[in-house]
Amino acid sequence: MDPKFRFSFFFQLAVFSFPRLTNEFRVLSVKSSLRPRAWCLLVSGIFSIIIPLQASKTNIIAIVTDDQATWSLGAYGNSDPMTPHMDRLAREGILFSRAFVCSPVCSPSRATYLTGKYPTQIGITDWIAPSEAAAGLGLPEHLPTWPEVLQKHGYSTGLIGKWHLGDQPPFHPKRRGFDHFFGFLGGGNTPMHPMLERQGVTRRFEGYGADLLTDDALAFIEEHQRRPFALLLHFREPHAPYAPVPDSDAAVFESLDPSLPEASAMNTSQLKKWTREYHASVRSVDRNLGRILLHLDQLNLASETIVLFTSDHGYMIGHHGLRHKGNAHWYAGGVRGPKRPNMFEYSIRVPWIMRWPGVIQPGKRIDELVSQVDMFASVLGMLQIPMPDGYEQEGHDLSGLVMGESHVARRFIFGQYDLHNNGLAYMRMIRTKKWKLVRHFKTHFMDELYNLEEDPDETRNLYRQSRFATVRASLADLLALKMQQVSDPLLGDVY
Ligand SMILES: [Ca+2]
Repeated sequence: MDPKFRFSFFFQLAVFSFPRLTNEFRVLSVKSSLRPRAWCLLVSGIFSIIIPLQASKTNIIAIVTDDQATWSLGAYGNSDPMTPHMDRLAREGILFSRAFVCSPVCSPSRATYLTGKYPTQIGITDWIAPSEAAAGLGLPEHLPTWPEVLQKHGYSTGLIGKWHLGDQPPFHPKRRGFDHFFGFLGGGNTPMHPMLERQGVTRRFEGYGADLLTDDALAFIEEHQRRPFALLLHFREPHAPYAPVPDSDAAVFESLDPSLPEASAMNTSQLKKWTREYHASVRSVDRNLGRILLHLDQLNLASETIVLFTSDHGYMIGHHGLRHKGNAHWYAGGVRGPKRPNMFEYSIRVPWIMRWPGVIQPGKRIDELVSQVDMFASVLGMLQIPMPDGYEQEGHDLSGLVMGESHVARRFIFGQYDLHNNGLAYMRMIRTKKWKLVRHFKTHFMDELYNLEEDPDETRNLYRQSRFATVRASLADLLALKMQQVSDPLLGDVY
């Protein structure tokens, strides 16, 4: 089929089938007559008459870690980590087994998470470098964040921890939907004795960063316990450098001989050291998550508080012979090599766990594809808060899926990544349950196609094999369609 005709055919088919969503989603129905959401709607409807500004009394605590891969949690099947509280959250709530970010580095992923827009729509396509921040790059003021929407509906909102979405005054968290901010505006910080901003003044604080942030989170929860609150707690852990951490977090891994990915020519003892330190850093977050959960129990807030746990993207220590994320480096013979821009599963797949007592069935596991572009619509959906008038976000409300109701399931994940810090790459991705296509624009011979059912570790690139030409072409059509939908600047690129 002629490529232009094929694109036109698929585009028209999609438009006629689903006027708004194209074939990105499919409807799945649930027959149960007693649906928790129905009760929620009834109860919140009554309350909304009594207390107009507080459509729901449900609080939300959304925790985002930095660079945390799914292989660093016991709940995702690795026995090396020590994550009893993350695992507890999964036992008492939902674990999403196929949760993805839209971009495999910090700022574009976080911007998508907060706005429900894709990176090129936001104008943030790589982590924001200090020179870019100084030049005025940040989360555009015309895009609402979901905490800002909650704030307008009577929520007390707080951001504690990392921002990395602009450090000029218009982008400050307190002007982007947060009543309270304690943290840092840039991308990095030291694990111990960090520089943190409190009440507009940035200074060095004595102590371990994750502990300091959690101290503030506990105080915020206590202070706002009598009204709905939304607390976003953004840890810097387990971002590099992984160490130092408090002795108690490191000691439990001193004798661990960690399991490693298959990676030839890598320095095994170095990999093991990094992996032990990474697990220790994750453990420091887990310990603090335990403090939050205990605090909710002590204040009798657990039953009316959604606790969401996720990360801004995944991470590799030796996987594929690489270290770090979408902008990973090769490591061979203990030497750091050139970058390998990637959208491997290890970089784009994240932990996503959510607890909501009385609404979410405990111990539930969801294998459907979910994307962090869905977070904006999903938080509003769960809290029964309407979408801001005229705001066209790209995500899908997952509240039906979360509550076990009829819902619209996502058929693919769309990703974008334009690496431009210390390298150059223009990557676009379509990932279905079975296939992943990664197109590298403005270059030749870099494109990738993986069969994730037969090759989950993405070791065999099938892109140039003629027997996969048909599937490659249909995925390329889907990618072109999605790029068209979001007015992707790379659309029409001849390469
Ligand atoms: Ca990150």
